[in-house]
Amino acid sequence: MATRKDLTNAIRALAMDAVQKANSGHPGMPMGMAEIAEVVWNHNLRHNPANPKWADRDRFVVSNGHGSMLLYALLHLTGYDLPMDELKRFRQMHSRTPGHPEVDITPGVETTTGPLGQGIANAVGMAIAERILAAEFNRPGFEIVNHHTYVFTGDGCLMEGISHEVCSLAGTLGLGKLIMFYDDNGISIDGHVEGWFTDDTPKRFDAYGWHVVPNVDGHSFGAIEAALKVAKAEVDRPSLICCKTVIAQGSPNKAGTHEAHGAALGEAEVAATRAHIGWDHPPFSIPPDVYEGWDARVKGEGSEVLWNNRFTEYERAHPALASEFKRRMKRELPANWKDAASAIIAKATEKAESIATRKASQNAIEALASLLPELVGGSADLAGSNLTLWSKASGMHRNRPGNYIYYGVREFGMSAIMNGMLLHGGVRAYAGTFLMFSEYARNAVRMSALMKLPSIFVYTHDSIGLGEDGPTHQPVEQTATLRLIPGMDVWRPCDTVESAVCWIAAVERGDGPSSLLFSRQNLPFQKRSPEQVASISRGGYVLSEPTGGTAAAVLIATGSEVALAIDAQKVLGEQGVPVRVVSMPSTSVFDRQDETYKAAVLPKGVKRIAVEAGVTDVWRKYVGLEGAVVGIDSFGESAPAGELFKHFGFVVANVVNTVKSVL
Ligand SMILES: Cc1ncc(C[n+]2csc(CCOP(=O)(O)OP(=O)(O)O)c2C)c(N)n1
Ligand SMILES: [Mg+2]
Repeated sequence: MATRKDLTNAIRALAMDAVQKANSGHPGMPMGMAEIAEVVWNHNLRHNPANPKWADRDRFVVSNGHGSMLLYALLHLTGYDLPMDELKRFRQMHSRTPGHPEVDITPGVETTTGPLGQGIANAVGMAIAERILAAEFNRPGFEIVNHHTYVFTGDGCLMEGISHEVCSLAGTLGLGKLIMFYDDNGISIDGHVEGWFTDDTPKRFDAYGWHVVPNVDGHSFGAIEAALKVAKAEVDRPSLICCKTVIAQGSPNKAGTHEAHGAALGEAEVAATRAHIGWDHPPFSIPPDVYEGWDARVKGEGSEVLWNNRFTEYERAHPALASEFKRRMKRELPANWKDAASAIIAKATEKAESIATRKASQNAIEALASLLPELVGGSADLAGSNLTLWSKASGMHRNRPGNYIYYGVREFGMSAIMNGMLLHGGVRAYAGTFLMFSEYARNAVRMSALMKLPSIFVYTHDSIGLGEDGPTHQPVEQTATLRLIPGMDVWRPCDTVESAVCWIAAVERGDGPSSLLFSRQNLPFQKRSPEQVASISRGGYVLSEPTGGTAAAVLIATGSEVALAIDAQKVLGEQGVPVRVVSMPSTSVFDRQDETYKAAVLPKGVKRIAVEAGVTDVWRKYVGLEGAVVGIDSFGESAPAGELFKHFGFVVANVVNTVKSVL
């Protein structure tokens, strides 16, 4: 029978051999965290390798994602569908073992990590989702949702600012089922961390309100086990287990050095390590008793069968709840969705209100949230400005689950937490901040797109139209940069109807995030035919045809500039220049339409002029060099909105002259 030392040796060998073969990767962390991993995976983690999607599995996140080989070794050894050949192809094209863990590529990988700190945030999101679902679905005698979220972290994650944002919030919310292991090895890429990281980490987490187990020997099975036992017993606070470890433990010459962080050990050192740890098997060869010692398939199936049986009884006792739970975990929309969504659009059309689109967004939330109990809202301390609250929103607190999260001023943390909630499943997440501060959240927004998560980012105060707060708050390039993220749908609606349509599109999207950009200021309602209403969801459509002849030019506008384009169209018409107005709330959605449709909206050979209160570059793609853009290629100014629009040329006369200048 394999000893625990054999089991951890297998991890050390797989990690150093795979990195050696790829001549690229990070052997140090897997070798340093092998004992911790053995305690968690072999004795605590509730999971079923045959069904990585089992709803009530424990979640496991490697926030120090450079240690991906640790996770791949664990998945392989415990019986996931990750054959040895994949480990041999570590970091190679189209392997299931990419450089950093990527969700949906490797079975059992819960989230994509690598950008340090965000894995912790994802784990916080998972723990939040668990709490919300447990409160909603568990009934006496039926613990349908009851699992832990484990997260591994290193010095890098804890140095990153986002770890402060989310661990502070996790402490406030008292997420007792979140358990984090700190790989305290005193090393990061540049060497020993004393020169740049001397926080008293236990005190720091104590101050957040976490339960901290300090000074654990991270290579002692007994010490790790004891710490984890106390952590699991603590249900009111998240736990941090601080493990003193040695990076690349087992390597006689590179252990404890930063050389082992992110480079192959080298053939000679790999051989020396084999001898040192007592592992005489060839690379990628694991003896049967070691496989046996790791195999989690029988136990995993047993755990899931128990849960399935419990769920069957639950289904009998609470049929409606059970079917709702299944719908939610499958991320399906409710049966009445289509009709209800059409009714929301019809109502906005009928009411014909001229209000700020942020208000229109709130109206949409009000209507949608009553249809979708899975919606979990929030804002980064701007609820009253983003208008993200609705009548039945209830804040999550330490002892109350709720359906709305007061994220505090933590835009990056908020966005990465949303990713974690969506990865957990059973909830849908939307949250707001000012469009300007999407920049603070940037990498989590990108990760949302990379992971194809349907996050809904509500970004209000979408242009210079926010007025007196000035250039620090006035987005100029943010709309454009969000559009550049592959897979991101950016919507900048012009009125209540477009706002409702973009919200519905964001909810219906299954394969990526949406950024919904809303105005602070009131925008006039636009009249449309039913056909025009139906074509909003195509991203761009003809809002107004000229009277008096076929269009000599096409004005393309978004959001607050659509009304300006309509006014300019009228004046141009009076001057004998017929122009068409195209409203283009979402360029990426428009780009996905068929060529016939696109050519019908933007006919070839007709000059185009775009109008948007932001940088001009993106619009060149639509207007070409022969067209023109009315935009802003400088920072804003502090002044009332009306004056700003005049100052930057968003007035009828300038649009009219610009159109004429290209004809
Ligand atoms: C946000 C971010 N910045 C920088 C990096 C590059 N990077 C990868 S690992 C690392 C150092 C991590 O140190 P630690 O977590 O202590 O890892 P260890 O060397 O102990 O394995 C850095 C700077 C990254 N992956 N993500
Ligand atoms: Mg370290």
